[in-house]
Amino acid sequence: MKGELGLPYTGVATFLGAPMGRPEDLRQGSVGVLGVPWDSGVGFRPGARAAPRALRHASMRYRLGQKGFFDVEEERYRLRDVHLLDLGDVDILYLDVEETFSRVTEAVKAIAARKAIPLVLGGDHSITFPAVRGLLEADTVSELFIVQFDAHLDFRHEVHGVRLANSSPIRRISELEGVRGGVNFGVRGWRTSEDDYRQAIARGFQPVLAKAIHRQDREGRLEELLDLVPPGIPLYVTLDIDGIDPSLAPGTGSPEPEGLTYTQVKTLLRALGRQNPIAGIDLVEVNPYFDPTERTLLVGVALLLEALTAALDRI
Ligand SMILES: [Mn+2]
Repeated sequence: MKGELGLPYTGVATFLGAPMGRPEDLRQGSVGVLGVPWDSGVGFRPGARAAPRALRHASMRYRLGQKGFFDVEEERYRLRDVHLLDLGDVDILYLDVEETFSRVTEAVKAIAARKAIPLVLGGDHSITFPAVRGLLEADTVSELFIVQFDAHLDFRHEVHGVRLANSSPIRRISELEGVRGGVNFGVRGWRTSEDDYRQAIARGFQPVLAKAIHRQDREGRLEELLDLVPPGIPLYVTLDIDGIDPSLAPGTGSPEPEGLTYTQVKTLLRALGRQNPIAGIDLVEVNPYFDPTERTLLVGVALLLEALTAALDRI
């Protein structure tokens, strides 16, 4: 039959080859994929607006069928019988951040209101704030804890009066009612602000240095870092691709050396999934223009599969 082989480069690209749908088609435990092609929050190198479409294209290599994926490490299937729909992109109104972010909030709220998991494809990191706001406004969870994988704190209060840039999303999230703090895995680099660092700690958003993760990993004690996450509370997981080392994921606006390995993030995600429900997921700061090899896209999609298996398989 036509299309039976499921070749990665044939057909119209959707996320993991999933059917397109509307929020009304979601049900409890479904996954609703939403693109947010927005990068007006970037203060350095723009281009993340191209990521949702590029990620969909790359994800066709990992088409999700009914039987899921064979996990050769565990000799079992993952993501079996997952109901995943691609809801398309939020309609961006460029130059209008307030209106665009309202639309992101409404779109995420519509997914969460069906008790489905929003999986958001950014976009720069500024879009995490309206996404988390939508999850909370849906009223299906009363509280959230934020798990961030990121080289940067993203805890800047303002930049010359601007409060919604990609340096501020976690600070804005910290001001939302229902948010019970967070943890940020992978902090490093020359540009960390002391004030942001102290404010993040003071407000319950614990930075975990990349250096500490590498040390815990060498000692085989990576999962002990989950002591920083209160068990049982629903999580919002935000994957900034720059948390990963730029040798593996160079396609990003603000790369920092000494980053995390894929295996470190995978190990932490799976341990999180065993300990806490995952209510929402995003992947941000992928910039396809800086990586002609496309490996950033493939790594990004694989990370989202890890996050999905953490959320849905919980093993
Ligand atoms: Mn970030």
